[in-house]
Amino acid sequence: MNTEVKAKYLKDYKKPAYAIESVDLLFELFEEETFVTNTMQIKKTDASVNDLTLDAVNLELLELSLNDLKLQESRYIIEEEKLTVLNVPDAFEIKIKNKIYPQDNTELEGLYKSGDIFCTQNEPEGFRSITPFLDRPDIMSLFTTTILADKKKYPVLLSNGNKIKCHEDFKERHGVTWHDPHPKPSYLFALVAGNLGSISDEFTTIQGNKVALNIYCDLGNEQKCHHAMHSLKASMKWDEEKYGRAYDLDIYNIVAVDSFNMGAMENKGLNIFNSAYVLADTDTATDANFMGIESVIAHEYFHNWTGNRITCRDWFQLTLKEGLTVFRDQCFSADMNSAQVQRIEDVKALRERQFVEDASPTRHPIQPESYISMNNFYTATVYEKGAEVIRMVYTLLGEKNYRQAMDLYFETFDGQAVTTDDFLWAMHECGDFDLELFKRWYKQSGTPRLHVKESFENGTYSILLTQKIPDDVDGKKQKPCYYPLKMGLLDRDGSEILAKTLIISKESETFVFENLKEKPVLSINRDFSVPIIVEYGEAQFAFLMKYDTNSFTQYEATQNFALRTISEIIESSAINDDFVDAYGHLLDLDVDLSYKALLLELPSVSAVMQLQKEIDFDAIYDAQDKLLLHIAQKYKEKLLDIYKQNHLPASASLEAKYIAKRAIKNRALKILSILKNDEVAELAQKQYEESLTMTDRIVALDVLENLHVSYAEVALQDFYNRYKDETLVMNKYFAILASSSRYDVLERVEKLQRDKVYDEKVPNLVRSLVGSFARNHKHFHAKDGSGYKFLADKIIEIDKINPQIASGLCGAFKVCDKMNKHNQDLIKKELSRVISTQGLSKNSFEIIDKILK
Ligand code: 0A1
Ligand code: ZN
Repeated sequence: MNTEVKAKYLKDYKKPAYAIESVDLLFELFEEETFVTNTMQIKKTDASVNDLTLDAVNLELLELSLNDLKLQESRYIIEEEKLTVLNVPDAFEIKIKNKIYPQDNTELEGLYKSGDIFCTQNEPEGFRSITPFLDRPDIMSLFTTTILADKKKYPVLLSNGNKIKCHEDFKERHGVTWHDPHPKPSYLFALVAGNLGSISDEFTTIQGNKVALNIYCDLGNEQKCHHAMHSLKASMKWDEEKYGRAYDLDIYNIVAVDSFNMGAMENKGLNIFNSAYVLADTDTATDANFMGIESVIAHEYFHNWTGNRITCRDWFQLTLKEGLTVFRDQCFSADMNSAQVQRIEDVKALRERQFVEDASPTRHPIQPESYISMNNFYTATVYEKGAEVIRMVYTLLGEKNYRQAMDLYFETFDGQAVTTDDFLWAMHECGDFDLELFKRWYKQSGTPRLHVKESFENGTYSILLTQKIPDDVDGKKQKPCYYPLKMGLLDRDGSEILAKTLIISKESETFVFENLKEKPVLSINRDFSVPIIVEYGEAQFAFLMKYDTNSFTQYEATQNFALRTISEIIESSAINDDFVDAYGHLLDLDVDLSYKALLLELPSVSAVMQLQKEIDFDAIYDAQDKLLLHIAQKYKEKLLDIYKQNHLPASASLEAKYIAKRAIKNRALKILSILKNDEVAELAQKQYEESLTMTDRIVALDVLENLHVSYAEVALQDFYNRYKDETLVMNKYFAILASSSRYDVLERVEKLQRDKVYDEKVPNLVRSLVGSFARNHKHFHAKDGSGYKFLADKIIEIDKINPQIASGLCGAFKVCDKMNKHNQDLIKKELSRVISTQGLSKNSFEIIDKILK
């Protein structure tokens, strides 16, 4: 390690000793370099300090003056990542000019170039690589930004807030000045310069203010921005209706760029997006992509109030804005689409990613206590588990009180940088729950379990609920949790006897239900009201699959029954006929087809793996295939019927009804593909050729890839030729090949890296090819260690280009301590090699160090 590895701790938080009241920035953009001139009005807020220490990374200082006087070198010190100005007065102006090289910035933090577009990413700590600053979220300042650049190459010049001036007085260059009237932390600063296409629209707020809406993209992609625009307007309306929050500037700009480390960024008035979350048409984007765009557009918009107007005091509070904003975008998507499908999809995603993280050496509370690289904490835990915690608050308060509490939160803390305790204070003011016990959700890691023991005697039914709380990552004991547990009781005919929300507050507690004629059937953790694992040995899965009135627990029963069946196959090879029969009933259910498509999906490898003490991927794949084959053979005709009924008439419509038809028929096709026969191969081939949507085409391609080598070759070639100029579609192509079950995957992945479409500097492409391979358990965990060696080599290589993407790839090794000894040794050997690489980033170091400990 070259970089000094130092952790930061929440307990060390200190209030800043200065306020930066205003910042005036001048950017002079050139092809080789950029000059930044930063003029700040600063005031001491702690009279006892003398020196001002600003954050500054790779500082190339050109000028430094204080109150218009150039500072001698003896008046300041430049150390690694800091600029200290000695003996400053109580109030002063400081002016700093420095030089940066956005063209060479492959880390994609600070100011960088995505193709020909200048853009920024400053959360969490990118601003300090642009110009020296107190780069922490509790420093909120007024920003004025002037951008000067070549007129032809960069006709569009954007920053936060409102455009206040155009500078046209030079020949080949021009400029624009922007002013943001809302004080904000530096992480929300943004700048864009490029030759961009755009679409525009308008929104009138509930107060009657007109807001100009613009979405910018590469020239030629304008027609793919309409769904994003539609989603933006829907989000603006929803936030007014549901939270009483209106937009607060005259203009809202969104820019889509191809090289972006994450999904998108909520910079005030100027969101910058990974183009994957903006661009879509039915020929290039799947139904899931359309939904993803709707939710990310909403997420970034909702941040305007939960994140921007009220921001985080420090980065340990990240879940304050992220958990809350994810909860808000989940509710929005539920309102726009099918609420039951949305809830299941959200829980599925949580369990696939967050539960795995929470059982790994990188587990952490939603409010971590320390970090080495903050970039490593944009995790499923902080985001998705964080959203579940807010959802529990919502359940505890009820809709009306929650709204009141949110109003109070906005009224009290608008314009401030606050903590999760401040948020919980507002919630507690309007609700009745045990605040201190509830706070444990913020401080403890790991997925809690709840053991259920039933008994029935003389008309009295009782459940003894016992919490099992995992130790923290250092082996320390943690305490029982406090939460709302939604449940219901059904009688033997399947009618509901009662539905209730229990408050769980103790380690062990019995709940009693009297005057019952017979032992009822328990439906527990309805709507997934708490993010835990329920251990419920005697559950009547088949019964609940048939009768549960709660769509989530009906789905859950199906999943749990399937999981139990797969576990039994792993143990004894025998297939439980009761499950197969119950599955057969699902095929006949007359329910929403999107929901039905979810019901028919068997648990993922990740879901099965979470049940194993020592993970055995081969055994999981074999058992899954065996069960699926049995189902496909037994219900072949029904599945074919479902396919045919929903396949035609062909339509590319994005109406819910057609999305649902595509979902169910593609589910049927995927199940049937396990039969590996010509009939199914021909169906898939035909679907590929005739498809009107990317949804249908990509499923058919995936099925062919795993089913029929020669049909696949033709389709893959066709797909490549058709879409080789569409990077977003090529991501799908790489992902299919890297996730394939074919034996020669690694060889093909290695070859694809040399394809002219592939570019290791573009995060989306790395995630699609290398990331998908790392999730292809069958090949990644190959006994000869070839998968591990490949990924370790890639991490070393990519770490030099983009540490954030490299450390993301390290996550694939998180399951290390649950693997067999042979694989563990192979992983440790590779990770030891990576961690001892000269100059490894602190990002990758932090993750690998935790895995190796
Ligand atoms: N705040 C953004 C996510 C984001 C975080 C970090 C980034 O770069 C290090 C980029 C984006 C969101 O929640 O959407
Ligand atoms: Zn966010």
